[in-house]
Amino acid sequence: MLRPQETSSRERVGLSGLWAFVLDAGDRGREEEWWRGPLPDASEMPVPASFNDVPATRDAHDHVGDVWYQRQVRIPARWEGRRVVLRFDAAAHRAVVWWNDVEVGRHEGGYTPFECDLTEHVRSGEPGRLTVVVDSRLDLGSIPPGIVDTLPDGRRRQRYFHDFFNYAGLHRAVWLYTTPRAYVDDITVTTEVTGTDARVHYRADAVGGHVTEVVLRDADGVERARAASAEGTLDVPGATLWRPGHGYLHRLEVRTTGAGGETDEYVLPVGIRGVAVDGDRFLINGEPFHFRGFGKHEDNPVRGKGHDDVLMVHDFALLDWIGANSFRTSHYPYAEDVLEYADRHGIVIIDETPAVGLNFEIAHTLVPGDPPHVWAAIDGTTQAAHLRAIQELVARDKNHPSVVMWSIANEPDSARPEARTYFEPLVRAARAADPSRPVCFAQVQLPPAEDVMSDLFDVICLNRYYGWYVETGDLVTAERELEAELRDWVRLHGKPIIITEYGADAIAGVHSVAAGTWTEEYQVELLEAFHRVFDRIDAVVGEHVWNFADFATGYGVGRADGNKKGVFTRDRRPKAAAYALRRRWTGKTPT
Ligand code: BDP
Repeated sequence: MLRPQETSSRERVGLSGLWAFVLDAGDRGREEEWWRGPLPDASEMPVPASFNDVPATRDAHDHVGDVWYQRQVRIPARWEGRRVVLRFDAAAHRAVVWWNDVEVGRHEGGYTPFECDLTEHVRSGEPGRLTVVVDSRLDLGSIPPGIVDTLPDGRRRQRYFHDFFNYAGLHRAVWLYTTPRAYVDDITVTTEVTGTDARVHYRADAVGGHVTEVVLRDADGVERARAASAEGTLDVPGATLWRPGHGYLHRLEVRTTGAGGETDEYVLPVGIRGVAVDGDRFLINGEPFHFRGFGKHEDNPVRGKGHDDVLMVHDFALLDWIGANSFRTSHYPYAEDVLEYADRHGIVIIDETPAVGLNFEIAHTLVPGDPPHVWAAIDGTTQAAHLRAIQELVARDKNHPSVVMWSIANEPDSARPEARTYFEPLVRAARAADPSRPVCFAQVQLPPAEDVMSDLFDVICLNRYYGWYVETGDLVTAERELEAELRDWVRLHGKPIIITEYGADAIAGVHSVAAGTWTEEYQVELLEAFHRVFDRIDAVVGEHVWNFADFATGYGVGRADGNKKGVFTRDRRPKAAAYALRRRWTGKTPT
């Protein structure tokens, strides 16, 4: 799915800004058909942002259900006769969209984009009323799953099985854009590198016309290859490759021509690189790659999961400062701006679906009467939503060179036989959607002998909390048990291993000579114990600390104003662990 862009034939208008907004606590909007006129008693809400923390009320923070957004949009007069499309980069978690009185689209899944074709509904030069209702609820049919309880006083309470706050709303950009009636609908690119030979395989889909020209240029604009068909392979001998730390991008210009002779042009950035798993190595351009970095979150004060360029650029600067070369988009697809930035700067990404919380045992939110385990609770609806989440992720991110692997779930229950039945078709679907990248999932603290599905995947990704949730406070035992377990994985699977999570909560400013839990010293010592083990085991090809920064969670006695496993605080100040990692990853001392 192509992101809107400006080219010789395309224009886009950003709809960021203040929209009219109503928190629909009484569920009145759908019944009273609020899209038919101005929203009643509306306040104002910035887009993009999570709505929860902006109004400064507990009601907004804890709201469960519908919220309404509305604004006027004028269609530029010069767009007469052209195709007009509305594009939401994300709406968490379910949305319905109306243009004036007409429903023009709906979408489920809070982290992938969707479009509404307005061509037949708009008059160029004229304004229209754009209304969106966004439902924040997570249920057993959604990804991620949740349960909504109705309390005796009529209020709703949202439970979920994942450890980050359920921020909701219009988190990302909204665009109005135009193309000619005949247009480039999609482009799929995969690249291959053998020695000094580089190849770009491409397919371009046109609607209402056909592909007339495909041109590959290097970063200086020099033409490197050309074709005139919708599908093919471009040879680019001696191409400058996209490499970790060096985000070199070519660009692929695709032109289509419609029956009336009108041309559409889309320009896709292309990083030429090869990715492969070979024995227990993870290879990028044929060279072993060692992942150094973090599981992250899209999370920041006030904005919640609202995308923010300032924070994004700062986070990448901190990744650079600390010597990280990669991160995982735990636990959902991040804004496309993030992937594009990583493409340009050579940061490597493990791209994850929002399938987090498919495991009730570790969530501590079950109540009497709930199903005993996740596989007893969910049905085909959840799996269908999960499948869509995989397909939408691949459709959106398939062309990003920074993305080297798909993670299709975080910490699902992988002990019960039902897990294998559930995941087998999903792994197949991921491979069918993209045969060019390895597939993994992040596995919860479970030894290889008890796991029923890791053999289906290409890389063993392990979230391990020795010294924190198990062997709490005893790093000697933690180190021994971690090493024994990793050696079992090596023996039984022989695949590359990435530790996709390890870490300890530390409250910034809490210190102790005894280095007890929750201190900055303990966080450092735990990371160092893990690192000693990683350095003794060749198959460990990656270390992603949990987490890059402290982040918001739901209420809980194990959480002190959120999760404190960040090596940076929520406002991005370094804890002692940040300096320790910087020493390990760059060799630089604090000064
Ligand atoms: C893991 C989860 C992650 C949590 C982390 C923790 O994958 O989402 O935030 O543990 O408990 O189980 O800090």
